[in-house]
Amino acid sequence: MLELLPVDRRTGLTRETFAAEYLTPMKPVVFTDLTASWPARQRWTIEHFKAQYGHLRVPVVSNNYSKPGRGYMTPDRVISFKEYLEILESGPNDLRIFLWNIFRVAPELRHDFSIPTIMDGFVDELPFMFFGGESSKVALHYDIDMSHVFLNQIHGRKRVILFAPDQGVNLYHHPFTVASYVDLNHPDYEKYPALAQAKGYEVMLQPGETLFMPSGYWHYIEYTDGGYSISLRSFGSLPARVRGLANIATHYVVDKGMNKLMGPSWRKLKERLAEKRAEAVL
Ligand SMILES: O=C(O)CCC(=O)C(=O)O
Ligand SMILES: [Fe+2]
Repeated sequence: MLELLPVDRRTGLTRETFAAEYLTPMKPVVFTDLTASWPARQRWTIEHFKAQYGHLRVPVVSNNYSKPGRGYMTPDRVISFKEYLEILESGPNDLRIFLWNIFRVAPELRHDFSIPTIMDGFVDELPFMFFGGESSKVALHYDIDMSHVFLNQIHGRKRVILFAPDQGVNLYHHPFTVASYVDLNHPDYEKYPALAQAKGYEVMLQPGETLFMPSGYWHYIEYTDGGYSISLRSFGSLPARVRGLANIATHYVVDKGMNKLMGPSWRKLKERLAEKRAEAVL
């Protein structure tokens, strides 16, 4: 049976303890206090965003983002940020803003948070915001750039399920992609027998908390409430960075191109390859 352990919650972690207990062993952790001094905690309300940035145009994604076919890996439509936030407040919906570097157009927002000092290698230029409607879902994937991700929750709660990189086979990782399509809420062990031996973690991330996802970690996310986060990225080591660049080149180009050519039958082919790999570990 799929095993999901709770993620540790820690307060007052030092660089040394973080390195010894989480970074080096590549184990996720939730910091309860990493954002304690950020003005963003108070300032980044829906009202503030609407009033100051409501006019910005943003690409929004829906469930089509992870389905094969025309909508695959492309935004649904472009709407105003104000319109998006009104949808976010209106109740359950699947609309999300994914990987938005709002700081390019609104650099003053950078004063509202700070780059953590818990480890080295943070890349200042890569802060991203993620917004999601209540009950929206982010399909199981790992981040293609192989960076360590610090996901800081600003508004709403988020349920996150995590797996170490070596669990990819048990998750039926689709080759040429960073994705898996097993349904973690309704595991189908008949179709995916190796899924029963998968071992991962689960956490309900609260506003103000920061989730550390080590490089290459799989993550599946459900927006329990409509809400948003800011992710900050660190490249711990050079090899991880090189692997990340190679991933971007092969995965993105091959997968997107083949989806265009073959559509759903490309998805089936990947599925078959994933099943072959899993059979080998059963
Ligand atoms: O929180 C989200 O909506 C997605 C987060 C994510 O996939 C990431 O930070 O890499
Ligand atoms: Fe991600």
